[in-house]
Amino acid sequence: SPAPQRHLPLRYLQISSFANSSWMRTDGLAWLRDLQAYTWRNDSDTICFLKPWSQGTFSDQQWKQLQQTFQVYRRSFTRDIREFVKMLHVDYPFEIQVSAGCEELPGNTSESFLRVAFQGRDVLSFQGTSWVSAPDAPPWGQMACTVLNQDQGTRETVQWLLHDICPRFLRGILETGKSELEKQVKPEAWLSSGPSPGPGRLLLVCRVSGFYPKPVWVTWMRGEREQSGTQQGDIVPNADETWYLRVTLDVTAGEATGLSCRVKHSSLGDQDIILYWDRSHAS
Ligand code: PBS
Repeated sequence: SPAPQRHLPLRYLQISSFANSSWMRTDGLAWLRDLQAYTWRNDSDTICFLKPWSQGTFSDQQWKQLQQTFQVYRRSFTRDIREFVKMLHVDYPFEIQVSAGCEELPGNTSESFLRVAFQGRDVLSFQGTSWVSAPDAPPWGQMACTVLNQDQGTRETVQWLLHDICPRFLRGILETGKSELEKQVKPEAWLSSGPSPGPGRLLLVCRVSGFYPKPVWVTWMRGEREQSGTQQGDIVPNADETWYLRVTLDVTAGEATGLSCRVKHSSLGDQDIILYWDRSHAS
């Protein structure tokens, strides 16, 4: 049966596009595991809550302060990058991505991270108390870190956000968002045939959709025997905060009868979904 999910990270993702010396935009979003709970669009002064539990257990006052810290950060970030462009002779256009967050670990501990990517590649990260350039960063990565590390105030704020605020805030939203994180939505499953893999061959397709949470187990079986040729696709998101998976098996036309697709998911309890292949599925 599917492995349960232990990881409950809180993740902030930022995309900043710098087109030229006058046009840029920054958009931010944040997720609790696979649920998007915040959005912060370029044209909005404030961080927008997407869930009733987004504020966690922080008071209005605490949230207001935190938001102010982020507002100062966003303005300063843009100004700093423009400065870096001049100093490091970087060319427009480019994209910067920032990802940061934290996760609870067993034993009342937590782990935090902050990484910055330039044109999709890691350039620097925050480690312990300072900025460190990535192993295969361009030469100016080191230079950027040296400059950033001179700002003691920012280093302290980043440590505070990563190691104090993030884990505390996460603990709160795990409480307020508990019922949504624990929601169970049953999958639907159906069979069809895919494009023929060759003469006299059939591609049996089993589609499973609408399930939550993500862990699922789907395989083609003959009786109780799992078919080793089963090909799993990626588990991909639907638009409604549920997941979708496609699982195929390439067989000769004669082998198809007697095969079934079996689905195990936490929402189904012991009642696995079993769908049998028959000629009506071949079209
Ligand atoms: C084209 C080259 C690209 C290079 C990539 C560089 C990536 C840099 C990432 C840097 C992120 C921090 C940017 C802002 C920071 O430098 C600084 O200007 C401001 N600091 C803060 O806002 C602190 C919070 C940072 C949170 C990061 C979360 C993702 C403003 O700093 C000034 O004010 C603060 C107080 O508000 C302090 O007094 C600080 O000493 C002062 O410099």
